[in-house]
Amino acid sequence: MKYEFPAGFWWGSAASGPQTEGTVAGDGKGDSIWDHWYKQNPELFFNQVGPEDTSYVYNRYKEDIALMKKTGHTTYRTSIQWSRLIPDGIGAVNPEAVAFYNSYIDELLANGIEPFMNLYHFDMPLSLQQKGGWESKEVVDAYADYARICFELFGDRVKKWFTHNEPIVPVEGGYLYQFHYPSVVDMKKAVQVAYHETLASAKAIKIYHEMNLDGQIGIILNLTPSYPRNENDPEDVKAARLADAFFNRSFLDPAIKGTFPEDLVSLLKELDYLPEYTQSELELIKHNTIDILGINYYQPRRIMKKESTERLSDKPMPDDYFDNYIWPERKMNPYRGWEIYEKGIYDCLINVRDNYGNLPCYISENGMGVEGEERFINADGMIEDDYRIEFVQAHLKYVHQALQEGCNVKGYHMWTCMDNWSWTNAYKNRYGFIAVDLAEEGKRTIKKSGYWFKEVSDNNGFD
Ligand code: BGP
Repeated sequence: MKYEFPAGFWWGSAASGPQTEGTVAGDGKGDSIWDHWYKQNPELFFNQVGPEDTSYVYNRYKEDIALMKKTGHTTYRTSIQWSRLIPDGIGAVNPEAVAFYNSYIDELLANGIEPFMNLYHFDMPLSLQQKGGWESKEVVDAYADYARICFELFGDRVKKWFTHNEPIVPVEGGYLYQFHYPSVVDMKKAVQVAYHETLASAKAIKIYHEMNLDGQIGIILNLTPSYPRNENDPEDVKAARLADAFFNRSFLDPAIKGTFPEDLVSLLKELDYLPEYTQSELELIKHNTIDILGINYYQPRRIMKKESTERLSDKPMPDDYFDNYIWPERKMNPYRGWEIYEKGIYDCLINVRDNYGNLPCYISENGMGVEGEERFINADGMIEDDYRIEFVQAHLKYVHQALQEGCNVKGYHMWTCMDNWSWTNAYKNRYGFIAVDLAEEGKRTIKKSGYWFKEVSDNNGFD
């Protein structure tokens, strides 16, 4: 076989609790910020579809796990919903949630599918957001308690844990660019939030390691390789390096090295944006780094020195230090406005190999969102998503090349298993191996890519 992967390479997909479970007002669940935001401002959500209309996994997980098996999954990455397990974020544990997650995990294991479990996927319990969310140290401690409870309840069977999914996104969305709740523009708060997410992660890692469970813990980061417009222009290179500091190294460095990037820290200091911190917190972060890294890769950043005079805020923002550059050779996803640059996944892996001790890592998300995918349904009712097969295969070729060159990558999770609800985009961009027909009570139909993936997984590679 031309592209053979190492024995034991994990094949699967990724999703999250809030995007799949549904039953947001049932079985004892508390509101998360998404449930609240939707109730307050449904018009912000595509087609006014909210988190109740996720793919109903809460009631259909057995059927779904059977479909995962049919599509070659040996692993499935999802998350526990904090507001389901502990409705107020702190205090009483919801017994119905414990029963649900126990059964879900057991069903995955009984079908030979390894659960990769994440603790936080953008879904702050509302009552904790009312205490300041990630702006507050009290919430950091509440998160550490929540993490401990998850490890105690499920740590005997879940062997791969992650503290956060894409922690930069709540910073960008909630505090810079207004696509997450609380939707403010405040860079000083953004920095505090980012710092607290890292602190919370380190606390959870410490607890996990002290429990001596037989497993590993890490973080999932959306890495966006930052390419300068002109590699020979020092100002473009500087701008790209700074974008990398803001959006990648801000979390990669503390997660793996236990320290924050010096260039970022000195800039934040100059701006008087440093967060409130203590020396003992910095020590805690230093000594509680991750065992494994999840890499979400969709598209790179292309950066040039700041030329525009446009300002998003009267106070300094990351965008004041660079401009986005439209690379003339870029290839776009024709069904959704994102660049497709397959080599970026390789560059992420090489970066971890060369600059981050070649820590074991997983591709924890990579995928192709398509608007209006129904147009590809064939006469048998199956979506012929050849574009997705091409997309995944092209990225896997680069993962394979990285493996040949010594990268420590151990698995691939496509985003996503079944078409799912995605924040304010709701069901606009379909990503799944399995179609979900909302008009037909969430009827599931495997797409062509799902059958293709089964072969790849069974053969542990492709020609
Ligand atoms: C990632 C998130 C996922 C999912 C995906 C697709 O950044 O981790 O939760 O939302 O992006 O996003 P979208 O639906 O906006 O295309």
